[in-house]
Amino acid sequence: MREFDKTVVSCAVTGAIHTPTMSPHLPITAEEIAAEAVAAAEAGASIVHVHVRDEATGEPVTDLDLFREVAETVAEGCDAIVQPTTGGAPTMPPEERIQVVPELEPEMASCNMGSINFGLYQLVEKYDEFEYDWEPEYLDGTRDLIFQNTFADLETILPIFDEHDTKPELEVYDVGHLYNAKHLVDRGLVQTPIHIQFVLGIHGGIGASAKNLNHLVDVAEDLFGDDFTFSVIGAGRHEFPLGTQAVSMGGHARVGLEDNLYLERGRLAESNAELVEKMVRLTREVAGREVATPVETRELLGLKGKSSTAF
Ligand code: KMH
Ligand code: ZN
Repeated sequence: MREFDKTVVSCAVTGAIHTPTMSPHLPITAEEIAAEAVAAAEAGASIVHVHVRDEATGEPVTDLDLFREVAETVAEGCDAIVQPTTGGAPTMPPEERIQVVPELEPEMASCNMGSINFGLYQLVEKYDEFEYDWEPEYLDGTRDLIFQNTFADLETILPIFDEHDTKPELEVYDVGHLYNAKHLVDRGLVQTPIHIQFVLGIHGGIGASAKNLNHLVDVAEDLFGDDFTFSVIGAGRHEFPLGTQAVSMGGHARVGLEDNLYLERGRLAESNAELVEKMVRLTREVAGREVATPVETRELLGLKGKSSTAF
């Protein structure tokens, strides 16, 4: 039986799914990303998941100076766990995406559990025009693109996590990814207890439904017993229903403009903090659970602690 510890609310503040035209509230510069992350932490997020973007155009990039600037500014402004992406954008090669781990030696970073189609091309037709040429090109390019995370890639990057005592958050987009994770645990490439981030609703991964989330958790229990914690991302309008289901099941939830731009139907979220506030409210009012502080989250997930990071 899963212990109903406090709930970890993560906030993914900018990502690589949405583009500047889609919301004027999407943070772009390192300063904006860090400010959004600190405000999200003040609203109750104990983990802030970060990507960086070209400061002039908003295009997703892997610039380590920008990552460092974000990480340092967030660390000065709050105690939240800074979790950089190693997923970057589906267009970026894995060897480029992993570089942030040796650079920042973070407590935690995302780690994607398999190669998938990652279709964003369907978003193009929702907008009459785009602010930057790269936006429709980037989105449409995903029609013929694989988000690459092969077994060989994972064999290369997982020892880098270990070397820097960075806990991988395992991004699981489909049921098969749980079997990949089990294989990697059995080979000693991932240490238990693992922390899984279930991602539902990406075009190329498992669909966003309550039934699918139940199934993912069932399979994880079959494979890992009690040796895992889990959080859930429901893409787009599924963010709050699936987040609420997750916390009602003893799991954790991620919100943020990376995965969802709307506070409610037809109303853009004006900040990441607004999305966090709503998830905190749902956690308390629907699931009857309290939200974990960064210190409690470190304890719950067995992280090395802020003082051991390189920023
Ligand atoms: N954008 C999410 C669906 C990563 O950054 O490594 C998944 C994600 C992956 O955040
Ligand atoms: Zn991400």
